[in-house]
Amino acid sequence: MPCSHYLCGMEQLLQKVEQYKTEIKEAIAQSKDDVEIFRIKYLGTKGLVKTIMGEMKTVAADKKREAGQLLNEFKVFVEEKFEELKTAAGSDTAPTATDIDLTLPGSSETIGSRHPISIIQNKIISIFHRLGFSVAEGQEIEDDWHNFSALNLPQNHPARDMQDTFYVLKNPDWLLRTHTSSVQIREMEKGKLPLRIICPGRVYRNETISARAHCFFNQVEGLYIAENVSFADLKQTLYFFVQEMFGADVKVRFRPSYFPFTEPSAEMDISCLICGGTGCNVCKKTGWVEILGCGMVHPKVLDNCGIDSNKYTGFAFGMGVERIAMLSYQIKDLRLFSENDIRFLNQFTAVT
Ligand code: 2NL
Repeated sequence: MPCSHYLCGMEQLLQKVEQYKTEIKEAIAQSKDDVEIFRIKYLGTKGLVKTIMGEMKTVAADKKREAGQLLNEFKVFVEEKFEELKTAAGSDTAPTATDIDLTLPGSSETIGSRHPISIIQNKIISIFHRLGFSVAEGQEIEDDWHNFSALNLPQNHPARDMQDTFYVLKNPDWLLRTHTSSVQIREMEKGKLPLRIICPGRVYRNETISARAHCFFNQVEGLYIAENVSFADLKQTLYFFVQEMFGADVKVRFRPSYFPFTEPSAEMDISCLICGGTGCNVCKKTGWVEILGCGMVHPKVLDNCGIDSNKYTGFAFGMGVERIAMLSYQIKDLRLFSENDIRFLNQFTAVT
C-alpha cells in the first residue's frame, strides 16, 4: 500500500521524538547559565516542545489521539530533565544576578600602606630634590675599590675587617656595600661635573642584631661637587634639610669629627625632638641627638676618581634612614623595621 501523507506525519513524529530524547538524555549543565540555555532551547516560547506540538496538524485524524499522548509524554520527559539539570547545577555554581542580595553591606578592602622607612626616605629625597639634588642608585654587591680604597680607607682599616663586612664567597674583592658612598664614587668616576646627587639604598654590616643595630639598614648619602663649594654651603644645605624634615623650631649643632673620606669632618646634632632639649632617655639627658655625619670631600678621594682637586671642591654627608624614622615616630627597636609585623606596619597610614 502506498504510503499516505498523513501516516508519514505520525511516523516522522515518532522518529523525531526518539531522536530528540536521545539528545536530551545526554544533555548536561555545569552552571545555571547552561540550565537556562536548555530551558530556552526546549521549553521556551519558541522552543522545541512548542514547535513539535505544532506538527500535530500533519498527523491523520485517526492518529491524533496517539500523537497527542506521545507529545505529552515527550513534554513531561523534557520537563523532568530540566528539573534534574536545575538541581545538578544549583549548589556548586556561581550565583546569577538574581541570586545576589544587593541590599547587603559591602565588604571593605584592606589597603596597604607605605613602609615607614619608605615614607622617611621619600621625604628626605623630596627635600634634597628641591635643592637640585638628583637620585643616583648603584649595586649592592661592590668591589673593594668602590667601597673602600677610593674612599681613602687604607688597606689595614678596621672597617674592612671580616667582622664588619660581609664578603661574597670569601673573595676579598667582592663584598656587600657597607655604605652608599660606593654609588657616589661611581658617579664621580663618570666625570660629569658639577655633580649634585643623593644616594639612598640598603647597606650591610656584619653586626649582631639588637634593638640598636642590624646587619642591614638604609642610608641616604649626599654629594655636591663644583667649583668653590665651601663648608658654609654644607652647613646651610643641612640646616635647610633639618628644618624641612623636623620643623622650623629645631636647633642644630655641628661637632668636629673624623672620617677618612672627608676633611674637615663633622657630625650634626639636632635638639631632641622628644623632650625639646630639657633631657630625656632618647637624648641621654643631653638635649641633643646625632643625626648625620658630613664633611668636605677629601682631596685624595677626588683625585682617586679623576677629579682635579685644585679646581673642584665638594661636600658629602651620610645619614641612617632607620635612625631618622626612629626619631620621627618614636620607635625604640630597630628590628621592628624588618620583621613585617602587620600590627606595626598598619600604624603608618601615609600612602605617598
Ligand atoms: C655617617 C657618616 C658620611 C660621607 C658619609 C662621603 C662619600 C664620598 C666622599 C666623601 Cl663619595 N664622603 N660620604 C661623608 C661623611 C660622612 O657618613 O655617619 N653616616 C651614617
